[in-house]
Amino acid sequence: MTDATSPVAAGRGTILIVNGPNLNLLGTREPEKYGTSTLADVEQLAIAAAESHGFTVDCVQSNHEGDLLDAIHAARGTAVGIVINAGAFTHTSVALRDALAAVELPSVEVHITNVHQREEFRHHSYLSGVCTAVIVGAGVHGYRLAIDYLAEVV
Ligand code: CA2
Repeated sequence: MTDATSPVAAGRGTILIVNGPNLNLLGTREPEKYGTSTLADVEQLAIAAAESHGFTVDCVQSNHEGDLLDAIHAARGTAVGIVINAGAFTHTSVALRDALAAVELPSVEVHITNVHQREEFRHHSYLSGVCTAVIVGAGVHGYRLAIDYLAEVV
């Protein structure tokens, strides 16, 4: 039960959920690797987890690096934290790293798969060094874990 003065009722702000290239294909291909949840399922999971802690969410998915940069920049002033699965840009993008560093928000890097059990080129992330926390290999539950974590630190 909440009342008008409880944190849940007051609203704790917005968490930006960023999904990068090809994650729009979740649930439609390679279920043995990425599971059967669709991107819409992941976003619903994120909304429910965030609401349980009194947050709202903004969900962004794009296959274009510039769109992801714009979303991260816009989070400054509109969001209290970021959850990001940058997909393959994780392993290539200094620009996303610089954007995450610039906005100075608590941020959690999420990967559905355990990238450390996969090809060598997936072992390095340009983002990990500027993110507050990293969650890999927990499947889509990683998004919920990331939101639970942000709820502790925001
Ligand atoms: O494990 C993750 O979450 C990844 O970020 C997924 C990326 C991959 O490049 C990273 O190394 C690890 C790939 C996303 C592709 O998503 C698909 C989902 C379903 C079907 C095909 C691709």
